[in-house]
Amino acid sequence: MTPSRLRVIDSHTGGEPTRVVIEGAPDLGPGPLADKARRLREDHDWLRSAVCNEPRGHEAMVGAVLVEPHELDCCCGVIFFNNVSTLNMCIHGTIGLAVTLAHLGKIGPGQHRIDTPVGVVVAHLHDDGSVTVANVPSYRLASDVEVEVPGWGLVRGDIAWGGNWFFLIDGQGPPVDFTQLDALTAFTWAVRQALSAQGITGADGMEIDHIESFGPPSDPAHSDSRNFVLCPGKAYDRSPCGTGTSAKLATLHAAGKLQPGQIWRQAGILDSVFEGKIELLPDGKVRPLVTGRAWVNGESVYLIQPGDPFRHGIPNPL
Ligand code: PYC
Repeated sequence: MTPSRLRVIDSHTGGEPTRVVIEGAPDLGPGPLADKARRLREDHDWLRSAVCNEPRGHEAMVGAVLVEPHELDCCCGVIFFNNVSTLNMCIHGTIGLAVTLAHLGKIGPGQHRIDTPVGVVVAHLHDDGSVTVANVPSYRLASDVEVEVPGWGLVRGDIAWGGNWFFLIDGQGPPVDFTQLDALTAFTWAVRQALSAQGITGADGMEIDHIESFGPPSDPAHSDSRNFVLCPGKAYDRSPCGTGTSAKLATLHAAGKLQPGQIWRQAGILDSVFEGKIELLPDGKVRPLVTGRAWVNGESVYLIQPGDPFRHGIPNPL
């Protein structure tokens, strides 16, 4: 029987991969992007698993499917997904998408509006290849929230929205250092489970599915802070996490530590850096502007063979 085919372009943004499906994805139907994301989860989850999970993918892989925008002034719509589900928003992925579309000759330098399940974002592709993403409105929901974490004691953090829900922890737990990946993963996973067990959520009961731990920068000349971000499927973000950087900008502003236009350089666990700043919005939220670089590093055609037991990926046990 003839295999079906998926065509993908790979890139990485500060070390974090993005795999954009450019041919072969199922039709996700009409309507707002949140509806299309729901249909992807409910009716076509095989696409996510085939692209992100082994044997084609790995735990850190973030996939993206291009769809018709619902907001008509957008150049495209995109739904991001990972090893366990769809993502609300993804900035490293949007930077990867912009360089992928430029690689395909579909966009050039300038501003490009992109529809997502949580609102329209604007990707500005600069002449030097860097990309600035104007994110969805972001804000700190609560500060100094205490959670009792089994094995780790009382942990205090802020809850903020940056396109995903984050719990932001500063100066607690293992040192934020590349040699501490196992300990950082154990700590942040325990925090995430404790938040869920104790009913601590984002607005409207939304799950806090990203945990972000901050420590001092390796070199203050290079960045202002270094983070470790645990993503929903228990993989750590290799980049500084753009939605996590947005959540950080919102909390810094709420604490009176970041003024509009002031630059914040957020390093990730690999010391790659996103540069961020904020604009004030009339409702008191902020619009984060996050700049980073991505590199296209692969073009592939995947075959989905009818007899292959793992044609749709190895299911994630989480
Ligand atoms: O850059 O926003 C981001 C992101 C979210 C999950 C992984 N990366």
